[in-house]
Amino acid sequence: MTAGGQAPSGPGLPTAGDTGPAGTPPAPARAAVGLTAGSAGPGAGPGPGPGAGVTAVAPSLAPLPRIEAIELREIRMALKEPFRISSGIQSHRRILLVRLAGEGAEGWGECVAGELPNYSAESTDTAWLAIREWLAPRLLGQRFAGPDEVWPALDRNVRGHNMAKAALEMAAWELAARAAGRSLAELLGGVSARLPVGVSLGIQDSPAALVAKASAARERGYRKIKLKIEPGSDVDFVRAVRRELGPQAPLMADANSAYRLEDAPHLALLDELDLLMIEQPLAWDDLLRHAELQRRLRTPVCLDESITSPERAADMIALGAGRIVNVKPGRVGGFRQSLAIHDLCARAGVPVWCGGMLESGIGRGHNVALASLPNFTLPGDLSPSERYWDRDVVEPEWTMDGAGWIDVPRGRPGIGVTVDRSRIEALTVRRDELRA
Ligand code: NPG
Repeated sequence: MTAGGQAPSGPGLPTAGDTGPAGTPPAPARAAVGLTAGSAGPGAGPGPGPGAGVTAVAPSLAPLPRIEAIELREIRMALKEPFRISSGIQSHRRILLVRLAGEGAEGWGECVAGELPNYSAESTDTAWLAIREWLAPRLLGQRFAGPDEVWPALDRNVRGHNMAKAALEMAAWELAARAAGRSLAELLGGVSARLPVGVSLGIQDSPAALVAKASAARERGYRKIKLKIEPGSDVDFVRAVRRELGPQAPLMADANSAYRLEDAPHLALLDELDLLMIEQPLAWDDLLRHAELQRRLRTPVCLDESITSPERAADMIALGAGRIVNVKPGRVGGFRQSLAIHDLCARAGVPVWCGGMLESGIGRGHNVALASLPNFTLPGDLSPSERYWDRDVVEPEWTMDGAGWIDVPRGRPGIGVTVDRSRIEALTVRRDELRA
């Protein structure tokens, strides 16, 4: 695996396709989506020049039923254990679900915005407002030739609100897949039958406590272990885990924007710990300082928060601001934008992986489908339901085997699991329905 032309310094990792079941992967269901001007071919140069546009040219893959109703629900789910990152702690999730219905079919979407705007500018409440007031009315009563037409309809003259847009856009893809009796993974052009899973471990009170969590994660079979860090809980914590788990353990760190460029000498201490990558060390909307930091680090920088569109991913590559991209479909506005990022990174030789936002089983299903695309070559934050919830909202729940693999349900329509309506009803704290 290469990242921006340079192998990450960490140990080798399984890739999504390397030990999957034999057989020729099915042909992707869509044409490539990518940059128009100045795009680099595989392995060519540092990437597109400034100003390169990104045009999605995916054909209409499966017609969308006329959208007759859009249901919004907020559900509250308690996490099994609190999750602490540099920007805050979460002990429960306020999850906004959307359900699109039309012509006897339905499609589900999940908004990944958090209760507070401390990861991005969006929150559960802003997304509720944006969907109800501005976005859902653009879809109601409409008949789209394919789900790839939904993003432009949502994005026109509405700045930002990517997570709100994504909830609807991804529900539209799920609706199209279910209406066609096809799996979402297949519709997106996914090829893998199963995926390697990584775990994300929150900040702990001591290196010893983090070592205990990391050891348990390795025992459970996880194929990548991400350690959340912040100033004061970083190099010593990661070093303790590296010592305990040994030189081959696939470790990475995630700072969620907790550092400044002035911290470069300190962050460079991580270089000796052979991490697969350090994720989003600097500000949530920064590229230039990340480029300078990357020049000073041997450890590959992976960007998460900073990549909000295909254009930002192209900028990252052009600037050398990172060598790996964490694709979260909610952060970038949904599947059409994710496919564009996937494709342009593939052309530039930049690996991607699928991040997680503590989703319920519905959002997890969307992520699993996306992560089955060929350039998702690093394990995603795709932990099974049991890690987060006493009971999930889908049937069957998402499971991971003892070797750290999760199956992609390719033979079943949509996300491939059944949405548990009665469970959702029991968890609902507010509900609204818009009709055409
Ligand atoms: O397993 O879904 C998961 C969580 C993965 O660490 C994870 N997510 O910064 O990537 C992140 C982090 C996060 C979760 C950020 C929730 C914001 C909200």
